[in-house]
Amino acid sequence: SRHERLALAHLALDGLSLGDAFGDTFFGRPANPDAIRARIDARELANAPWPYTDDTQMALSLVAVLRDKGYVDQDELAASFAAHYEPGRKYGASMHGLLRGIQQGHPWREGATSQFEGQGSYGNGAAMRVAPLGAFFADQLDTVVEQATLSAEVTHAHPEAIAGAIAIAAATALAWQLRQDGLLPSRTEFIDLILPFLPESQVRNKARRARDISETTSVEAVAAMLGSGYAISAPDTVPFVLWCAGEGLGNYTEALWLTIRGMGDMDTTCAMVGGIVALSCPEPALPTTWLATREPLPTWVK
Ligand code: R7I
Repeated sequence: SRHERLALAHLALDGLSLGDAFGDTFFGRPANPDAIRARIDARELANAPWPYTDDTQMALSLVAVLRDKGYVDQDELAASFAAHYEPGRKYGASMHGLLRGIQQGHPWREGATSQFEGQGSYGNGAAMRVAPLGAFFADQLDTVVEQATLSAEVTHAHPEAIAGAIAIAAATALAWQLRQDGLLPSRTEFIDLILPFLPESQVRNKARRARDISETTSVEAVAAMLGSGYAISAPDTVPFVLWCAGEGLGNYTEALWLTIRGMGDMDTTCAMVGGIVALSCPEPALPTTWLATREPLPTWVK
């Protein structure tokens, strides 16, 4: 039912926003990477509150549109992104102009297709917000692919960004399906299930590499091989995320502690992993103490 679908979308939203907020607390605190690594080794959590960023802000709009329409109405989604644009949420560089343009009445499709001199953005921003959509349509993977594509196009017209969004949405849906079946696959098996849904792309080629990395490889080495989002692009972020999610299925906090070791675009890698893995965990999926530390979500998504 619509009610059950929405509950799953909210579980993914909580997993995503908590990962986002958790990851963001490591940025620049302290300033040098070795000191950040020491904090991670000691599992030192930041004091409350943990503010969420654009990853969550845009995911809120996606959930609101799915709640109201039951599918991705692109005009509604664009309008919601623009209505809830908060410049201080650390958006990707090209999003400010795009969202301000929509606010001023410019058509979203023109804005999205003209980003980066007409290439469209291949930033990781379409993938970062999409886990709740994968959860909402979790029992229908063909619909996940179609709706993830529609959700990406509103801001990210480049095929790599779309492939990244499909990958994260499909991973979320599969995480839920596998848990329903009582299965906890290996990372290799998990990524192997995602690959058939991905269009030919760098994202898919690197996801295949992520599937095949040998068992003994450290997360730091995997981050160096695949990229952990320093470029803020879909191909530099999504394959690493699939590896982390596959390794962390069934245990939310361990999945995030693993992901954060990759450094890179930490709020966004943790948002994506958190959204996927939340759907794979036995209830309660998320640590209540961490949830109480995250900045509360606004009431307009309820
Ligand atoms: O993808 P996007 O929404 O950014 C999301 C990321 C997340 O980490 C957020 O937390 C936030 O920090 O940013 O925003 P975009 O500006 O569309 O894309 C992000 C970046 O990808 C851009 O700033 C560019 O560096 C890069 N990029 C491109 N570079 C060259 N040519 C994306 N598309 C292109 C391109 O076509």
